[in-house]
Amino acid sequence: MEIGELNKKFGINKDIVFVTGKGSFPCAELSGKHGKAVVCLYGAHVLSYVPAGEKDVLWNTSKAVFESGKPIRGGIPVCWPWFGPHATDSQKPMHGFARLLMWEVIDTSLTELNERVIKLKLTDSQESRALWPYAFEAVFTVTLGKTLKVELSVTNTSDEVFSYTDALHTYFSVADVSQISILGLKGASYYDGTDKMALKVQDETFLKIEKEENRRYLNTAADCIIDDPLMKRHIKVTKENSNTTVVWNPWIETSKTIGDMNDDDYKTMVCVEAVNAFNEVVTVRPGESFAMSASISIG
Ligand code: TA6
Repeated sequence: MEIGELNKKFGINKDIVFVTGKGSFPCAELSGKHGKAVVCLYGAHVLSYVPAGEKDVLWNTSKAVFESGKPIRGGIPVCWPWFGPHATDSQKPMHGFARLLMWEVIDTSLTELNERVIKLKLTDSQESRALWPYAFEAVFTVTLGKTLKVELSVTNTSDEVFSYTDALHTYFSVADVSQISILGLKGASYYDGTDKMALKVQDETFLKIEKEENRRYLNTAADCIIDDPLMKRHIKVTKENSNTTVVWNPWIETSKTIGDMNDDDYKTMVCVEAVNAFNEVVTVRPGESFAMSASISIG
């Protein structure tokens, strides 16, 4: 759908406006007294979340690529129907195909609580079935209110059971990653992606990032808080129906191997991701749905 048509059908005053973004991808700008969020229809990718009077909570890089078939670095990539590399076929795209396809707008609204809501839909196509053989309807809902809530809901529209893993792979913007602390994961066990997936337990209350980290925490639905003393803010991440949390920072050497990141980009970002993966695979029967969500707020 053209931008003009999107605005005619789904635009609401100055509250929800469609614009042409980078790479000519259509984007929805949600604005109001609570702040502003930008959602790219390619990948149902939230690019920006600026709470009123704040700096962007989401991290982006000048090196991000906005091209069909390539994932966008930064913001909130939606990883689905698998997280990480495909389990049996390394030719299939990393983190699934949801972030590589154009989603369709199905609804926009303003709520009594002054929230701005947009719903995007992705259904199976020849392209998706070549990678994953099921019929599905995925709906991604972004609600901008006192928090930014993002929800991925998947309905199984095929006639057989399917399983998937997923992630809301959120990149948070921080002043200096070596100065932040992440709270909420004390006592949780995790696979250490930087140490051959060794199973470890986090003893510390405050997780400090002082080297490459790729921690896949299991059996945790806990809220996480990113304490950023230099930005003088706390970012709180709460989640529903997600029992895995991933914390990722590529640090110096791995950053250099990532084409769409500047060498020093690792200093200003950290991913704290709401995930279902590893021992938390989602299974959905025909006609049934499963939804997971993350809510982000500032304190
Ligand atoms: O969530 C962490 C992770 O799975 C890392 O292993 C790292 O590769 C990252 O995601 C980014 O993946 P991407 O495919 O977006 O480069």
